[in-house]
Amino acid sequence: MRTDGAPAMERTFVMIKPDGVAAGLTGEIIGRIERRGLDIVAIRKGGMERAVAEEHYVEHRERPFFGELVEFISSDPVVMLVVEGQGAIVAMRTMMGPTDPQDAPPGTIRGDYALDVGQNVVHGSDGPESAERELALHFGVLVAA
Ligand SMILES: Nc1nc2c(ncn2[C@@H]2O[C@H](COP(=O)(O)OP(=O)(O)O)[C@@H](O)[C@H]2O)c(=O)[nH]1
Ligand SMILES: [Mg+2]
Repeated sequence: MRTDGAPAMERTFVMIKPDGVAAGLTGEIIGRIERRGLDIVAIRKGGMERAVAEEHYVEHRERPFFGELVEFISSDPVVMLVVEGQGAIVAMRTMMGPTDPQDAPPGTIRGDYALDVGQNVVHGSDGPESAERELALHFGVLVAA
């Protein structure tokens, strides 16, 4: 939420999950990010190792769906992005829509392309600390600043 002035320039970590890549949504999602005016600073496609997926989702390690989540994310290729712009973290979260696609309005990525909370097409960092942590984990410390 904006409380004062223009949002700061920032970087966020975005991932097109295996279901999004498999559905051929990579270009569509990247197009939405670009058309919003955000800058794609780095991009990498590949499989995510299980240990990296466990670290990525470490905050959820006690949740009942953790095993299923890690298994899914490391099952097939993902596309990882460093996205930069004014207020980029909130801008991406708003574009993605709520975690459960059943609650996501049309016009959001999840509201347009997903139905199942376990396969919701896209990930985006939920705040400055998680953005820094996730960027460092997936792209190294140089892009995290
Ligand atoms: N199977 C299952 N997956 C879930 C559930 N809740 C969250 N997830 C998955 O775990 C991911 C991480 O959860 P969270 O950080 O709360 O949501 P996000 O930040 O909106 O992606 C979500 O994107 C979902 O894919 C659930 O109740 N069941
Ligand atoms: Mg999250």
